[in-house]
Amino acid sequence: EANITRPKGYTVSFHCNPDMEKHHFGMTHPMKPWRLTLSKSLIYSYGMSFAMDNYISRAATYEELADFHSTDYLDFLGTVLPEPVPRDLENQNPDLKFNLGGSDCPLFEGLYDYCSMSAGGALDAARKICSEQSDIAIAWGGGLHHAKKAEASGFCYINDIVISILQLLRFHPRVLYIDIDVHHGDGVEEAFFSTDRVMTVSFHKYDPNNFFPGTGALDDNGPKSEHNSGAHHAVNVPLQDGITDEQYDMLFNTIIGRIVEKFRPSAIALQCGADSLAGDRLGRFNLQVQGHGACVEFCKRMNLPLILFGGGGYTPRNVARAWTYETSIAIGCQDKINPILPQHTPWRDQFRQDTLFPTLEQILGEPRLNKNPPKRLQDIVQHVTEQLRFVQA
Ligand code: VJV
Ligand code: CA
Ligand code: ZN
Repeated sequence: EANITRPKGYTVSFHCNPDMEKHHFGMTHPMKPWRLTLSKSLIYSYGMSFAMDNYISRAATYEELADFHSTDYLDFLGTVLPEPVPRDLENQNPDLKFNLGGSDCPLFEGLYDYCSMSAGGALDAARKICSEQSDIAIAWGGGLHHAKKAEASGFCYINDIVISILQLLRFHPRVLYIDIDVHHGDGVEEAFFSTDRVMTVSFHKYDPNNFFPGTGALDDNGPKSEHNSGAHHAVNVPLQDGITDEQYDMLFNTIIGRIVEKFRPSAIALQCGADSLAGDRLGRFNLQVQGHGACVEFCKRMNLPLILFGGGGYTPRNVARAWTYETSIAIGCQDKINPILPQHTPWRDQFRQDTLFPTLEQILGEPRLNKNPPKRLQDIVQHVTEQLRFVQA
């Protein structure tokens, strides 16, 4: 592809580790690290690497992981071996240590390396932002928002986002965390529950009994005590199946616009989970590549240091579409790239499933029935607006 040039006046950095992508959660497990390889090959095929600073990230050290995680948990994570759990027992085993070894968070070969590489990329991104060598830092291998201090959860073992935000807080007074993965960003919310230096905002499908992890109701907004500085600093936007680009972007722009005005963050961390796209194997929304990418565009327009993390995304060719489009937004070349996928994308076969001439921004999957009435969306905006009255920069 021709003509992709470095952006004028700012720097984009791209952080990845090809060794991370070789790991397997198991044949039929929905989380497929090779979606990162697919995404990168599309990004490179468009020639975008010439417009960014490209870094092969190192693995995070034990000490860096211990910034957030308990040493008990890390020690166990570093020594467990992939012992096959009998198929019929795996879901009813009541005492999985640290929630490790079940079907959501299986033990696999090289697990500790995989986790420390994901965190290493996210941490390198934060360090480049702190040293002002980068204005938009991209870490598609990060975004594992469910991991807790001493527990694995929902395909996540190490919370690279928390570790990365802790690094930002060494230089930045206030960080805004935004999460557009279809699941609630519970691990990040919990980690910063008691501080007013991080505001967390998650948009997600909410159905406490039928959709993971079941938390993130509209009125779960931080500690209930007014004496706790974290009060009102968790924003939750619970949504139902089938939400469209137009509805999502209205909510995103209104809510994030007001939060930036009130909270005045000095940096933004955006988790770009691609399971909120239409046609996702686990997701339920109707977002298209444009609607998902519009969130990245909106954050970029805030003109603040920005980290883009990956996250969920279980239909690999659509994950690659979204993260490629969002990389182009970071660079500012989204209007210059050819929507017909490059002929020489090594993985072009993956996209043959769609049409003979697959494109970057085509309609993804059968639309789901939209269960988000306009009235409910207005109520959400109103609740968040009232919540923000209690927030001071
Ligand atoms: O819903 C759950 C938990 C259960 C127990 C485990 N069974 C398999 C499913 C129900 C209650 N877990 C969710 C976790 C979603 C994690 C999302 C992660 C992210 O995108 O937010 C960030 C990276 C869930 N939904 C679907 C599955 N688990 C699932 C797991 C499998 C599977 C099929 C579906 C694990 C193994 C295999 N198939 C072979
Ligand atoms: Ca979310
Ligand atoms: Zn998810």
